[in-house]
Parts: sequence; C-alpha cells; structure tokens
Amino acid sequence: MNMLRFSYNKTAARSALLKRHYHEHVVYGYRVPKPRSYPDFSPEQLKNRQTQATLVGLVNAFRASGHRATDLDPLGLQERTKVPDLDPARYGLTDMDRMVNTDGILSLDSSGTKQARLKDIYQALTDTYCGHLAYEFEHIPETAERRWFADFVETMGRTIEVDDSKRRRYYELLARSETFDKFMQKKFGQVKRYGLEGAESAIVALDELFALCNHAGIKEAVLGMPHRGRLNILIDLLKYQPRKLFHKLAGNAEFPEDLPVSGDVISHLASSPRLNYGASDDLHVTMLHNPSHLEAVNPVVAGYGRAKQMYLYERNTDPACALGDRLIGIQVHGDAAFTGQGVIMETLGLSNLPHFSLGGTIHVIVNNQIGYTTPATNARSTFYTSDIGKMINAPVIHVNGDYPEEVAKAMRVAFEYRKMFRKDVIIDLITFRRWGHNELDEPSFTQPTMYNIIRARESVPKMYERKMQETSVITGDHAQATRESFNQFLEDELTASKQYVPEADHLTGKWEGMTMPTEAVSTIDTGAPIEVLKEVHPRLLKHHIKPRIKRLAEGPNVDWATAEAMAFGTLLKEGYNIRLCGQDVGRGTFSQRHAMLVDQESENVYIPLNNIDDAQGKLEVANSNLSELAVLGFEYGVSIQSPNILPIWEAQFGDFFNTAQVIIDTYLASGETKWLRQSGLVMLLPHGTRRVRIERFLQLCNTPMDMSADITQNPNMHVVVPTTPAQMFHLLRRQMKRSFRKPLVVAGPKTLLRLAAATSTLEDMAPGTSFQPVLKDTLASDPTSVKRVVFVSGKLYYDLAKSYDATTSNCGHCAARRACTVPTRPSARGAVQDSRTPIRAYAFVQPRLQSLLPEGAVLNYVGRDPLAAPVTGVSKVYKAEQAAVINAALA
Ligand SMILES: Cc1ncc(C[n+]2csc(CCOP(=O)(O)OP(=O)(O)O)c2C)c(N)n1
Ligand SMILES: [Mg+2]
Repeated sequence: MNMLRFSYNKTAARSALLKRHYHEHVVYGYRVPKPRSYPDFSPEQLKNRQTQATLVGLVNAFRASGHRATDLDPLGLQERTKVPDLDPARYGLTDMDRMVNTDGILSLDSSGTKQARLKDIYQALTDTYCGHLAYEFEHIPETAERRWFADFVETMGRTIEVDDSKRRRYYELLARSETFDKFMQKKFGQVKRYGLEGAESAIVALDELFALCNHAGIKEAVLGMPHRGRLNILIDLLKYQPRKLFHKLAGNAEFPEDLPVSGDVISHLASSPRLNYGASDDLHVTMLHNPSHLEAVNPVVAGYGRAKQMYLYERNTDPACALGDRLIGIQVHGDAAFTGQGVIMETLGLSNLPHFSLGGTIHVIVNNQIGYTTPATNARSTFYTSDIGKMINAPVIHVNGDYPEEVAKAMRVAFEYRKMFRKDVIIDLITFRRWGHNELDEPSFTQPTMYNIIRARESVPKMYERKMQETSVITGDHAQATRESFNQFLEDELTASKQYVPEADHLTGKWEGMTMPTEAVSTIDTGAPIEVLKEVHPRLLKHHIKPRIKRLAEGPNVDWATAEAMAFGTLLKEGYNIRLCGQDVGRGTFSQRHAMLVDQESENVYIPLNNIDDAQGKLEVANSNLSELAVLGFEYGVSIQSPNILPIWEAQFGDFFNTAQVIIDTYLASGETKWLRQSGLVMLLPHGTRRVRIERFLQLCNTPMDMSADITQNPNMHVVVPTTPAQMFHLLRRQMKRSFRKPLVVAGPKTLLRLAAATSTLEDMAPGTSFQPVLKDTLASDPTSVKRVVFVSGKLYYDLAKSYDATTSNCGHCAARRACTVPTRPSARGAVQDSRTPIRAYAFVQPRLQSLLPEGAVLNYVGRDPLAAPVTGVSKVYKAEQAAVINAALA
C-alpha cells in the first residue's frame, strides 16, 4: 500500500533549510523527528472515489463547511446558518435511500461494511460535523494530515468512550467549581476573582488533558493562563491550598514576611503540582505566573517548556524519544485577547521553528463571547476567534461549553492530533460569562440582551447535574454531598488560613544552591586560567575570520567578539549551557561573531565552541525569526527554568528592544520581586550607545536615589555600557559564576567591535580579575593634581582619550560602565556626560551620583541636548555635536 509521508515542514526547500539548522551532532536542542506516515488510497478506493464523485463532493463539503452549520453557542445568540454547500441535492444526490459504496470516501460505517444508505451517510455527516462539536481542518496543506483528521473524527464515536465514571468525574469538577465561586462570593464579595461561572467546562477540558498526558507518559506540562477561572483551576486541579489564597486575601503576603519582595495580585498566583491520574508515573504541571498584560505569558511558557525539554533530553538517551514525547505546552486564552494581542501571532510563529518548537502546544480559548464590555463584533475582524491559528495551519475544534462530554471529546481530538503531528492545535470553547468582567461590574450597561439571556438560564453545572440525575448517573444525594463536602473543605481551609505561615518555594529543585542576592555590585573573580583561555583561543584562531586571526597572531589583542567567545568557551568548558538567541545571532549583526560556520557546499553548520572537549556544556545558536516580543519572552522563559543555562537574547540593533517592552517591564524588571523567580537573562543591544534608549531600562531600576549609605540593596537588574572587551568577558561569566541570577542589559558597541584601541589582553581575563563597575583612568599624569573627574560611559571614552593631553589637562576620566549603580566616591569635582544617550541617562544618574559627591563638589552635565529621536540623523551635525561635547568636557 502506498503511504503518505507526513513531512514536518512544508516543502522540499524547507527541508533543506531544516537540514541546515537541525544539524544533529552539533546543534544543541535537536533530534530528528520520527518519520510518520498514513495509508494513501488504494487503487480500488481511488476508483470508487471516481465513480462516487458526487458523494465525494458532499463529504468534502461537510469536512470543509460543516462547522458553519453547527450549534455552538450556549446563549443561542449566534444563528445556526443554513449552508447551501451541505445540501445533497446540490451534488445531484436526491435518492437518499440509495445504497452506495463508501470505500475511500468516508469512515462513518461502524460495521466494517463499506455500503451505506445515502440518508444514513447524510445523518452521520451532520452528527459528526454539525453538532456541538465542529472542526476546521481542510485548510491544512498536507493531504495526509487532513486525511488523518477526517478519519479520526469520523470514527471517533467508536474510539472515544465516555462511561459513567467519567461522567461523574465531569460532574464533580463542574459542581466544585461552582461551589468555589459561590463560596468566594459569600465570603469575599468585594474581591475581583474572575470566576469561571459560565465557562466551567474549561476545567473539564484541562482535567481531561492532564489525564491523557499522564496516561501517555508525558512527564511535564507547562501551562499559561489568564485571569478567568485561574483560581478555580489552581484550587481544584493544581493542588493550590485554598488557605494560601485566603491568607493572601486577608491582606498578607504570599511569601515569608521577611523577604524583600513585593508580591502580586491573586489573579497572577501560580502552582506546580505533581498529578497522577492512575499512570505509573506522575505528571508535573507547571503553571507559570503571568502579568496583567494579556497573553504575554505565551512565549514565556514556550521558552520555559523548551528549556525543560532540553533538560529532559539530556537525561534521556533513548534515541526514539522525540520532541513532545515527554513535555507538552498548554496555553489557555481569552477570546478577545487571542484575537487582539499581537504576541499570539508572534508566539504561534515560533511554534514550528528549529530551536523554538515544543513539539505541539494545545491552545484552549475560553471564548465567553465578550472581552470586558466588548462583544465579538467590535473585538475582531476575523470570522472566528481562533482564525489567527490558521497562520500556522493549526486545526481548530469548536465546541459548545454547555456540553462537558463534548468538551472532553474535543480535548481528546486535540491531544491525538498533537501526539501524531507534534504541532499546535486550538480548541475554541464557546461559553458565556455569568457576571460582568469581574464580579463587581454591571454587564447590563453594555450588553442588556446577552445578560437577559444569561440571567434567565441554568448554570452549566446545574444543567449537567440535572441531566446526570435524569440518566441515573448520579443521585440527588451524591450531587448534594459533592457540593457540601467541597464547601466544608473550603470552610476548613478558611479557618486554617488564620494560622497559615507561607513558605518560600523558590530556590528549590534545579535552583537548589542559589541564594538571594545581597549586594548591589558583585565583583567576584570571574577570571579564567590562562591555560583554559589558551585552549579556547586556538579554536577561535582556527575558525575565526582572517583579520581576527591576524590580530590574535600579532599579539594578545582580544577584541570584542573574541572576548565574548572566550567567555562562552570558558563557561562551556565549566559545564554551563549557553543559548544565544536573536535575529542572525550566529553570524552577528555586524558580521563580527561567527559562532556558527556554514559549509559553503553542503550548508551544514559547524559550531566551533561545541568542540572543545567531551564534558563541556553546549552552545545552542538559536537564530530566531523576526520577532522581539515573543522571542524575548521565550528567552525569559528559558532563563527562569534553570540557573545552569545562560540565555542571551540579542537585538538586531539596540533600539529594537522596545517592541518587546512588555516582557522587559512585566518580567525582566519585576519578576523577581513579584514572584521570587530569578532570571539571568542577558539582553545584548548592539549599536547600543547610539541607538538604545537606555533611559527605559534605567527608569525600571530600583536603585535608591540616595546612595550615600552602604549599598547593600539588591537591584532588580544591571544596566551596563561596557568599554573594554575584558569587561564584557567578565560580565558574561559573572552571570553564571555568582550564586544568584540577575538580568543583565548591555548597551553594546558597534565601532568598538573593530576599534584597535578597544582591545584587551588575556591577562585582563586571568584569575584575580573581575568586572569593574568603574574603570579608573590611567591617562592623568599626576592624579593628585586632578581638578575635574569626567565620568564617561561606553565608546566615548576612546574619543575623549584621543583628544586628551595629559601634560596640560587637569582632568581625570572614569569610564563608568554601570549607570544603574555608581559605587564610588569621586573626590574632586564631577562632570557626567556621554555623547549618545546622555541627557536621558543623566536624569537617572544625577541624583544618585550627587548623593555620593563630597562636600563642595559640583556635578555638571556635558552632553547633547535632549532630542526626540534617539540620535542625530545628519552625520555633519552629529560630528559637530560630538566635537563640541569633547571640547566642553576637556576645557
Ligand atoms: C494587554 C492588555 N490590555 C488590556 C487589558 C485589560 N483587560 C483585562 S481583561 C480584559 C478583557 C479580556 O477579554 P478576554 O480575552 O475575552 O478574556 P475574558 O476576561 O473574557 O475571560 C481587558 C481588556 C489587559 N489586562 N492587558
Ligand atoms: Mg472573553
């Protein structure tokens, strides 16, 4: 029999590309996907399809357009459409009693015979494609995939069993969710809990998914979800103790009181329990914290999952273990957010890419048909909420949330699809929202019709309870006991919350051994033994481009890219893994890095630094797509998963970071204080001194204004404008060598990459050396006669040094690399300036530096005037300004 091969990606050109990026032996994070196939039509079937072409037309119409004629809306607001394409007469099929051969056309026959009456076929098609469940899969380009999907859903009645024990389980989940919402309403009526009422079947969907994962041998699930129903899911599915929630609602912190952190609101709480649904091993579910910014958690979940997957692979040498076997991504979305937020598109865009794929994420859109006060008519230009998913050809399963058993089936289809194809799949769970956006809002102001219907209707748990009683699946006593015992459990937890003392759960597992940072600036020894440097060195000598080889041969002149490579090489040798990610990072924006070399004939990739020795860590060179928001979020996710991987994200040019501002604000700058999650993410912002709006980062720093006291405060992140390659070497190594993790933002250079003066020696990187927050000047001939200290950052130092005349000038320079903290006391008059992003950084630096100045010292600013754009675009003007700044600084 002919087999249809499932290709993982679309075209032959694509697979050549994959070969290049997925180079099994040297690119960390890659396993060859298992080949999969599906039987093609046999010659007899093909013949039958030709004979029965009219029936083929009808069947295809149901597969493609059946979803338009469904009963999906629990509120009945959406009219059930009459779809002309589904009329058999349109295909000349009028004698509905006629027996036809269905072989190779559809799989609805349960008896195994291939004969059926047209009217039975029509009924079966209507039941399958136009009920409370509906599918969109005909947009999938791969024939084999579409065929698999059709076969699966058409035979689902025979493959998916819903027995009474499952029904009881669904009922109990629904009843407990409703009981929880009612309990909260009674005890905490003024709290915005964003309850699940109206969408309770979402809890059935997730429960079903966890059970399927557990039985399929999946060990890890990474879950991102927004506010709606989060507490219900945390408490009933994710073992979050209600006492913790009640303790928090009483105004207490969720962490031990002595920890210097701010905590977060209840709709961002998280949990990571081990669950067992009867399988031999547990399923570990990690629900990640999320910020208010809807959907921003999406890429973070993907990155976290990816990093975890790497870890699982490293420990699983089974060559048959493929991407997605052990870990699954789960994303729960709101309908308005899914269609409105661009991060959805960006994250979906990562889903099938080398270095980013999780092997399939299951998306559940909790589609309550409204976002705040915005109905679908104003919320989206697309037909369905889920339409953006078609961008990656994801199949979509729409399901009416009033029917929990259908919801569980929808999950089963999604799960099986993802298991088969290791790609994303979307469930559009159509529900309603019983209250306003939160329980304190009045929804009738804006949606009177919808809310008249909602108020008049039975709740989903009550509806299911009634049906289960009518069919004798449960008794009235069982229903009452389910609700009462859960209510009593919540009462007991409320009592227990009075005595509850929170424990910190960070720095456990992989984070064991890490500490809370206690110092503002760590200047630990990050030097590496000269022998090791020399061992890494020849690798670069051999593989780096000619000018660099020449420079290295002429003397120990370590330029920027070489220092970076030395930092990588030494860390790898010490067993750390590094993930270098961003647009074109392998080569480097300025063609300076060349971390990966491409065979000019085979296009195979070679990563020199992965070939130092056998015990080394691995460098994953993850050239990304053209996204900042999702990719930075992804790398942040990688960074909070493990302290043993150095995640580096590089912007193509420094100014592009601001398209990822949400991730910077809500995760990088504040994740530790909100959730006690440390991150060692490095952001490299090339061409930084000229193009980066560094003030954006400085504004986010929590460094106190008055720095005259001892600086022991733990800053939320480090913002650096380095001046020498050795400093860069130490900065990167420091990220891993210290006992805590801290985000590092580097406004990196462009011209310094190739400036002869901007080189370091191996001795600058040898044992006993470290990152220097302030480099002292060596230019002033007589330090005691210095009348003016000029603080300067980044590249400008070299311009100043060129113009500086040691014999006549009375200035000393300090190259201040870390604007966030200025831990030094200049003893003479100070002037701060920097030519590129000066005045904006100065607003941050001025009060802090001022607080360090001795009596009588005067702080002046020398630099450009504020400018709306990051930099002057006219080079003549730029040069003149630069000369004026240098003259003024040295005058
Ligand atoms: C980026 C962002 N913009 C706006 C908001 C404010 N906001 C919070 S919830 C919400 C409505 C969300 O609607 P939907 O995604 O349908 O979820 P639902 O609340 O209906 O479950 C809005 C606009 C936000 N939290 N984040
Ligand atoms: Mg909504």
